Amino acid sequence: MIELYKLHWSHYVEKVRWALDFKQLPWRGIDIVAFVKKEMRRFDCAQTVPLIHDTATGVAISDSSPIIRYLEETYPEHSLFPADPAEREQVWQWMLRLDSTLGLHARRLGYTQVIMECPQTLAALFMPRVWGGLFARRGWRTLAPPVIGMMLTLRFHFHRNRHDRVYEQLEDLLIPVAERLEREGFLVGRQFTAADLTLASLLRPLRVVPHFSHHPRLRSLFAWQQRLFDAQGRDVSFPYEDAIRARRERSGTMRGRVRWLRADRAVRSGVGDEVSRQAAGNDIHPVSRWTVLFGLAAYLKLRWFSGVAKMPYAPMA
Ligand SMILES: N[C@@H](CCC(=O)N[C@@H](CS)C(=O)NCC(=O)O)C(=O)O
Repeated sequence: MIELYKLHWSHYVEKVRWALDFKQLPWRGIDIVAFVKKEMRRFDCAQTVPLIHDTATGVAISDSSPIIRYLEETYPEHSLFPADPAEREQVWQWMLRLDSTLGLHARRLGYTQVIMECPQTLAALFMPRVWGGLFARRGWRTLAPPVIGMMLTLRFHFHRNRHDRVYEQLEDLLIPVAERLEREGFLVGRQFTAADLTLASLLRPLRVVPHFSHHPRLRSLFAWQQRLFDAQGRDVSFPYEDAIRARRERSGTMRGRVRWLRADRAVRSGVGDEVSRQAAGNDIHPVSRWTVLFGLAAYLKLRWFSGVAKMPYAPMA
């Protein structure tokens, strides 16, 4: 039995959940409390989710790509890697590259979208069980979003999205990937691998970010993702997706026009010119009580003056 420590809406967690299902391994999920994580402290590995504990071997391991590699080596049936060693290495490099770029940037922009459009959802995501679910109840729900939003902003630097060129970096990554998939169908070789699974999972938060979900040059990429979801039964919607959709249907608008991006910006094609990686990078910043005041200002700026303007709501094609 594999125990999977998780935040159920995390796209890195979905990546491992999908791999476990694909490999038909028995597993059970254990939800953690995000800001405390005491459920995982007994394990001597990085304290991020996903984290798995294999009760058959005693191994505990975090970081989604090493987890999938461990599962592949320990349980080779229903393989997610090609037989050819050169292609295996290509799959591994894609996984690390996507973890270190798409996964981090999509997380930043997904949470940014939630903060801009329906910050109340943050309480239901992060504090459903804290103090008997108090912060998910009416009234208290209004107190929770600025507090959680401020912590998240400091942890992941949403207020620096423009400065860090997050939208531009994602366009530069995804447009060539979309073109490649239109030609080849898969990231590596002629079969579905852990690289495709990583791409489709980590793309998930961008389904609520109109700049990407409605991007004319990315339509084929989201259609490719949807086909995989349909074929492999992964299309259970995440709670933040439902909340944002409901909000947009009510208001008839969505925050989607990134004011500082020029429509005719030249895309820098980066496919295939990446250096080889040994491990995935992360962008989690420590939050101390001294930075909290700054966090409130950053949260309010993001909420009201993000530079992402309203536009009429249109569902994703
Ligand atoms: N590279 C890691 C990233 C995992 C990660 O950053 N997980 C986040 C949730 S999406 C986390 O555990 N955050 C805990 C925290 O911020 O303390 C992976 O692929 O698993």
